[in-house]
Amino acid sequence: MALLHTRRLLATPRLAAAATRASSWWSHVEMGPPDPILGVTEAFKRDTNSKKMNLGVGAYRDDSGKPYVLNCVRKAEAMIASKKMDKEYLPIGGLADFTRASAELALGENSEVLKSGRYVTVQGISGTGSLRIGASFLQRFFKSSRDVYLPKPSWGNHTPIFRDAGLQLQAYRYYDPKTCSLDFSGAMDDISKIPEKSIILLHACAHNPTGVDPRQEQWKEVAALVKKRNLLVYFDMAYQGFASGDINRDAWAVRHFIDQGINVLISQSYAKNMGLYGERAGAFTIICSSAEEAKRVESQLKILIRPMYSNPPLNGARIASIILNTPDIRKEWLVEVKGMADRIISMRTQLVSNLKKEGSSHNWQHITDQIGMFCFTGLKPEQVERLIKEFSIYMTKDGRISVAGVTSGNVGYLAHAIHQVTK
Ligand code: KET
Repeated sequence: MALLHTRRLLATPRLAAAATRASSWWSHVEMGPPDPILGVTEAFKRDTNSKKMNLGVGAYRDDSGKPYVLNCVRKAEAMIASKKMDKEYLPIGGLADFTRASAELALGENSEVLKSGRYVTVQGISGTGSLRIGASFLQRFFKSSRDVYLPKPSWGNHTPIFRDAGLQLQAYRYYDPKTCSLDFSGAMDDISKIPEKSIILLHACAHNPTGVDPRQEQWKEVAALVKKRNLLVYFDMAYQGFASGDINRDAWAVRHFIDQGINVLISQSYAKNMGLYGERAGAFTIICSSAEEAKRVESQLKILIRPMYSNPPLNGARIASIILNTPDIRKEWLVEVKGMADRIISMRTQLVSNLKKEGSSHNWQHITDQIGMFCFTGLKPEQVERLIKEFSIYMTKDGRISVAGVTSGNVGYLAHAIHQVTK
């Protein structure tokens, strides 16, 4: 009897385990693909080749290939440490000094919008989180359309951000692979056919992945057209300062649209221009038609944010706020942003001259024509595959390289490898 009892005791858990296996809650969950951009970093990390290069993710490196922490950031951190600041929750909409300074950075200090108060800015979890707040707000309150029109191509994460928020994605022509430049007439043609009161996403500057922006004259035409079509404009501004090295010049399009009476939405990120990648500091702004409307919109943004993450992270916003609001640190930041932009520009020139030295007969002018962090090389997927397999040079499948990952030490190797796969 006792023996039988013991046996039953032993058998039961094993049976139970088997039963659990058979009826697992997650047996239907399929293996998903790695992320098209962040997955490249994972593959890079596994590679043991000492010459390996990660030109996938857009993260700035100094000329020795090391992640770069700006001096102004170190100074702000020292101020935070010396003041022994508390770690209380932020309000739902974030740090007020930070959101105010972010709006000013985007709109310009003399902006009529700032003076009249007809806007609301909330802190977001960097650019991505800010875009997602905007997408969720549109899903809840933009009643005239579900359709968001993205440039073709666009940053890979735009589609899932808007789709997961419950919106539908459409596209307008933007880039001409034949000329490696802007397909302006194609874009204008497609935008003119977008149904009225739809949503259009525009990259404020340093278009990702193409590195191709409209010129100011072309932006004027786009602004006139979206106004005529009565489209809701959503600017993704993840690279202010990174395109030209000048924060005001890079905000030109956003400010021009607002001057034309277009009440845009703006997502900002401090990942790139302050190098605050992992701090997740960003902001989301809605320009409204009155200060009273802005108050109502703000109340709903808070209702949207509270159940998602309650309130945003403190540290990155504090750092950015000190930089933006302390005149001498801000000055230093502007010099450092320009330094990063200039190093990227000089790497473009060096890459082209090294390709010529290798004997490449292709026209690589687009490498120096394009701006911002990325170069859309025009390399085909098979060529990208070879660069990864034979040279341990990692990039996204679409042939985009993060020029910020190129240094004077490895630009020769990169040019050699590109020549090998394109000759
Ligand atoms: N918008 C654009 C256009 C963009 O390129 C990025 C990041 C973001 C927003 C969001 O950045 P955040 O770190 O959330 O502030 N792009 C680079 C990194 C990434 O894919 O996450 C990239 O394209 O490599």
